[in-house]
Amino acid sequence: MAITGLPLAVHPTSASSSETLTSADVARIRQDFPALHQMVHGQPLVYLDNAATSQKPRSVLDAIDHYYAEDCANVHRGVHLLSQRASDSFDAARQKVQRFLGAAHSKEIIFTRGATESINLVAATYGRKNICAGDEVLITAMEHHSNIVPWQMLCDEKGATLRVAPITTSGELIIEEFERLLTPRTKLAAISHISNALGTVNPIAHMIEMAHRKNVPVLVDGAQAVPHAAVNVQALDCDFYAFSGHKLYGPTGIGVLYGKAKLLEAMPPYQGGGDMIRTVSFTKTTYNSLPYKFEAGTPDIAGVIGLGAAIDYVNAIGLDRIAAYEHQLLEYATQRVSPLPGLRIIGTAREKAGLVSFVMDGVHPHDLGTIMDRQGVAVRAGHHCAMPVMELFGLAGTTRASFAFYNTLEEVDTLVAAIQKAREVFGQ
Ligand code: C6P
Repeated sequence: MAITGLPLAVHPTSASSSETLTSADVARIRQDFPALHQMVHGQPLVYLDNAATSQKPRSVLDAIDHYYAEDCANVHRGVHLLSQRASDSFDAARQKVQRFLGAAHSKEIIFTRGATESINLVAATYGRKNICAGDEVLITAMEHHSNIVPWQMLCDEKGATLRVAPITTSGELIIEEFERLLTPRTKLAAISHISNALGTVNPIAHMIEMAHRKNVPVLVDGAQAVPHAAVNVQALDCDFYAFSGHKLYGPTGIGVLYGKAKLLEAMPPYQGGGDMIRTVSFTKTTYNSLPYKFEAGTPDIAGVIGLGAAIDYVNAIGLDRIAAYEHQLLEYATQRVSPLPGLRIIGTAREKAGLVSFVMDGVHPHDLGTIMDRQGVAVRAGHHCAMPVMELFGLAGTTRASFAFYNTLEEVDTLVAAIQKAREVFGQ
């Protein structure tokens, strides 16, 4: 029976009081994800590419379908019933995101196309306004391109400098170096919560505290974190937090930028157009209040509503249980994959999220990924949009298996069997 939209607590056989998910919970959860029940190349699909994007539960698909089938209208513009219904669902989704992130106000939640656009928004508005020649932006050596390139572009434009806090060979941030690089010239620190290439969980609360002690605001790239761990932006005291809906079991093309109201209020708009204005004349335009000031044009209404449904779904399971269960998957996968001959795990930080990046002697990651795909196992191969990480480890790329709460220990066994099969194929 599907748990769509219902807390596990109402299900008689659920393990709602326990701290993790039981195999019965997972079996039930899997029923909610249509895409998981298919054959690929004649094999049952084992989907282990969740860090790239996750599969969507039926409740998310239904919410999107419902909007288009019954409520399709523009938001905040129409006096008619459909527009009111669409606007209500849209506004409700913003409040769900607010609660999900523990933000103080729903006006601090800006809808964007994804984590990438959220970071670009901050670079193009906060960055352009506050960063000048001679200033510095501090990132870490494990960032995704989305949290490197916008800062590089900004620094090039302004004559500022991008500083990079180094990491160890196990993929952990050298925290003393991060602290040392926070100088009076640092105008912003932009740090990933969880590395997509290595799985490292950064001590962001500590990092934010360090940065704030030196009056440096912090943007957190939470693209890989929100699907796997409870986040509270007020407890963290981060200034900006960015994530994408599609990794959180929601639709593609929708994302979130959280920003502290006082910072967002002082920032100029990102794009001009409908909805972001209060008054327009040919001589002067005045801007709308938050969050609309940053949401020019018709938004991705179905995407926002779908994201709201995804948050409901994840909340019904509980992020603490999700985190605990995914940790079990990680430990089991690490224990099974590590001893395989000729195989090396890249990213062995003490605090890790549910992904295993690895290389096999003499086999290109793409070839490895392709052979695994023929056995039904979907993994990502390549640089994972983190080329500087690959360069640091002297690699062209890795093969990456990344887990979600609907994956099972048996699927980890299938992953291991697929790797072994690839070794045979390549004569390793
Ligand atoms: N990483 C991966 O396979 P977008 O594309 O905007 O939804 O997310 C960008 C992004 C930003 N930061 C981190 C840490 C990320 O992991 C990602 C997306 C995917 O690892 C696709 S490259």
